Amino acid sequence: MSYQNAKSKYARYGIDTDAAIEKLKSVPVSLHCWQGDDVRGFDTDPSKPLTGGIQTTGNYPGRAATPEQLMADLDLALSLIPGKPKMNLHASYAVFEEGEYADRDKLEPKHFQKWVDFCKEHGLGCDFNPTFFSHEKCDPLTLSSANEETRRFWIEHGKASIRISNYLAEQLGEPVIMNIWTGDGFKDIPGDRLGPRIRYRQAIDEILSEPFDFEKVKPCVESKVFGIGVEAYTAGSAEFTLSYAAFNRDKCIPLLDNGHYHPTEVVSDKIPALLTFFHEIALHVTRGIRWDSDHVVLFDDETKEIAREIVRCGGLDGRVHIALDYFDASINRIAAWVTGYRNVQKALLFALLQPDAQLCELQDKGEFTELMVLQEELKTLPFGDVWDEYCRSCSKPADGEWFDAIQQYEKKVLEDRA
Ligand code: RNT
Ligand code: ZN
Repeated sequence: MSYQNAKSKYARYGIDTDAAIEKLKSVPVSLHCWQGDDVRGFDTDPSKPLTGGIQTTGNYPGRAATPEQLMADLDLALSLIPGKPKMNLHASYAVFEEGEYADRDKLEPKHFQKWVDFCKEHGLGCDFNPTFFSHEKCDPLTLSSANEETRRFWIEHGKASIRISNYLAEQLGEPVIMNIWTGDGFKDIPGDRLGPRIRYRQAIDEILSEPFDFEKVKPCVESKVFGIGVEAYTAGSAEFTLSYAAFNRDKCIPLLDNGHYHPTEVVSDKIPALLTFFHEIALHVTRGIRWDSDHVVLFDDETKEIAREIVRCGGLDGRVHIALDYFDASINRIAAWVTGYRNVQKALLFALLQPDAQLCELQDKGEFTELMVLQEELKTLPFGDVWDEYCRSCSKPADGEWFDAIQQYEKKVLEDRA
């Protein structure tokens, strides 16, 4: 009933709510496995600190410590999110057989077989990330290190990651976004800013010399302005990664993480700037408070604006690859996944319910007063009713219907974890 009412209110603005709902169901959005265990992975000692300039804070009980626990937590999260989720794995989440171990340069597709099975069971595609942090071979640099042996190790890790991504794409029948991010950088004023970048560039060239089909495996380069302990300089700055992607358009795309810029810069505005030149771009959606703090994504203004730019630039038809990337260890981690994922879905649905052609026409005609008035009115249309209808049509709980399941799971399962 309330949906029919909402539908006719939107129709007055020429907006088709049914079409928006149908469209969103087909848009892949990646769910990052690393929110479930505070970015620890399974291949290193969890008591060692996270490195690479990223940090989780908090010690909420119930962190997944094994592949089985992480997958069980993901089962619950996936049952509570509408849309077309895709998994997003880091190489550090390799699952070894009893007594088996392979260092990162020796990882093989078989070490991700359990994840392939998990994805098949849930009908998911999968994205992949080589893990250039939290490892003894970070000196602390990786691909940009001046030490030849260190660099070789990490190049081999990158190549292994391409082979694994290839396998995931073949097995799951969906393209794999393979993101290259390193925390390489310096705490204080460097003596040489160029050398590390030249080495980083050559190292990525070598990684991408591993054969792959760009239709199936899509390597990305992610930039970052600074990290904890690398405040003065990052090798993979915005200019570096954008230039790399621009000069290697046939095999690499730029990835923008909205926590990785100066706080007054907005990724929403960078999306159309890049789509003017790049056929495809990739995003990490996160929420930074004062710095790249990786808080859970909210249904807030900038998330909505990012979604609006994705939608109106035609990004939903394969031009913009959307992934979540945040990690909060101070709250229930499954609720963190579900809240952030549902909020990205909300933002995309909200964006699909805008009369973009009309807004564009008003701007082109210079009717800025009407443009403002209309945009303000659109904010109070009965969006919540369309959202609930979307959840129902995905056979997933509407708002107000999912948190209980997480609370019960916390009592039954998470509280028993050491
Ligand atoms: C770090 C980057 C990077 C990581 C993940 C774990 O600041 O955003 O994408 O968060 O790869
Ligand atoms: Zn990121």
